[in-house]
Amino acid sequence: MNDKQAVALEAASYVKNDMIVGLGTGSTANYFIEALAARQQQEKLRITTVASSNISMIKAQSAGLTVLSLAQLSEIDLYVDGADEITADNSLLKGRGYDLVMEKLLARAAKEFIVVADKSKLVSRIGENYPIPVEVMPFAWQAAKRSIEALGGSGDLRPNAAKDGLCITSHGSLVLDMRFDASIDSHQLNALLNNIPGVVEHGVFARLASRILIADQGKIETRA
Ligand code: ABF
Repeated sequence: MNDKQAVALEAASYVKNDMIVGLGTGSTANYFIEALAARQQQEKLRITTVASSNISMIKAQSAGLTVLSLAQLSEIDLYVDGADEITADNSLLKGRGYDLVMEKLLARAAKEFIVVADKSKLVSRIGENYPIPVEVMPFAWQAAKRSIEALGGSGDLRPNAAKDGLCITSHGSLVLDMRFDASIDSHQLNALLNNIPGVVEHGVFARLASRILIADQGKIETRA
């Protein structure tokens, strides 16, 4: 069993009967979906899920889980997802995929948000390994980019995977991948980006994780 599987399995042990569970997106979240489906089957649990992406929705349905739309729910019991970066104060960078709007909605709607990751995600500051994804309304990208540049950010629109066009999210937005000076911490960044007109959502998740499970060569550290 690899480290991502180990944390996913541990996170699945937090699920109780009758819970509504938010499903993340990515390789670690995929292991969680598998572990959850196995628990449901073995223990005959009643579990309802809500997915942060179409990919996770399809994976969950194929595994036998019941998936509702977030539009049907205002609160969920538990959300389990991976992260791209994790700092010592439990701030997260997410959204290297295309689903950060749903990911932040689920994180906010959840009574408990458990982050699952291996040690490779630990960083000293948000933005250390990756630019900050900022999802913007298509007609606002120039204005939003200029506002972010005025705050010291630099970057550009994210190309699509084939690099023959632009990344367009499942909500029809564009993504600016922006870098900031290391002196701006995640809480400042969160506040600054929350305030820019035309920004739909961004990848800084500050004060949202209730528990972080980090695996390192089979050992799991739990941060609360
Ligand atoms: C991105 O991929 C993040 O928002 C997500 O949580 C992250 C983790 O991916 P993985 O578990 O594959 O490293 O979508």
